[in-house]
Amino acid sequence: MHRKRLSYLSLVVAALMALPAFAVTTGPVAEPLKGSAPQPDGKADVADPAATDLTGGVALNSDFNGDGQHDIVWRNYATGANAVWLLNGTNFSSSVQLPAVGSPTWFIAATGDFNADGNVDIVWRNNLVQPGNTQQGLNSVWLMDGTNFVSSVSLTAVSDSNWRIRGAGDFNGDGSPDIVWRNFATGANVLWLMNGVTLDSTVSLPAVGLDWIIYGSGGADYDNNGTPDIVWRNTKTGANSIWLMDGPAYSASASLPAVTPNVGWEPNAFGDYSGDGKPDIIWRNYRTGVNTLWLLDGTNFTMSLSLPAVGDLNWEMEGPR
Ligand SMILES: [Ca+2]
Ligand SMILES: [Ca+2]
Ligand SMILES: [Ca+2]
Ligand SMILES: [Ca+2]
Repeated sequence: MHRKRLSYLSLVVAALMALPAFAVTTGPVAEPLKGSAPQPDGKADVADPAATDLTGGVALNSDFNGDGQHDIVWRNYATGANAVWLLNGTNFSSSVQLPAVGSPTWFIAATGDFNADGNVDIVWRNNLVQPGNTQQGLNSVWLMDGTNFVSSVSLTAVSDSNWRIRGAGDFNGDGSPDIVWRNFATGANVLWLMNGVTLDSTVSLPAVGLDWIIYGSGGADYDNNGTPDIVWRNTKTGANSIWLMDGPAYSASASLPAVTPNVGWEPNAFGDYSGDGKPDIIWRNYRTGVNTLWLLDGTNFTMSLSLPAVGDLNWEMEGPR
């Protein structure tokens, strides 16, 4: 799966680094609460993502309420509402609303503690090319205090909308989450090594064909080597894979069970929900609203558990990733 395209990758990275870091003072503005937070609707979990092909150190980067338990970030792209599900291990506990962001041009792109205050922050990217969108290309971090918005800090802008932020994790171990980028036009992949909210340097990763999508990292360290890893899904074949990273460099890939393609399943949240020190993966089905937690033992699938369904498909599960 790792088709290296080094011939143009360096050009792509050079182009990315050369993009104007124009002074940015605007980000997604925190608005009053809007709509209602996603509530469990009791829909039966009738369609776990089935494991169809078995051949095929965890950072708590999403604990918004500081109880040591990973939570889940949601955004409703129809209403602009945002919310966090507080979990108790693998069980839904309660839903807390975050400030709304009315413009659907802003996407929640990653989670992590970017100012090292112990609170999980939220990375936004404005990625939608459409007439009148003067914020296209901007990137921003919401600094949080628990589930309370504190302030918005701009990151370096990237105007090419083919570049998408797909997750964050501290790959070089300096305490700052780094940002995972994938180019959906060229297949190039890049890490931004961050110093807090400041871009320090970029590292190119191997390019990968466009059937594969990075769904997240989230600081989840599947092989327990101290470096977060990167989860991929092939949208054509249903294959799933983890890039095991060695610092900010690709080391090896490990297969996860495949999940039937084209029936709605996406892996959307990455964290240790079972509390065994090993990261798990939450899947959301964007046709049925069902949410399912895969418990993993390293890179081996152990079992799946139902989470409450959210029938309103406008609610997208955005992290931790
Ligand atoms: Ca929590
Ligand atoms: Ca923080
Ligand atoms: Ca780092
Ligand atoms: Ca690892």
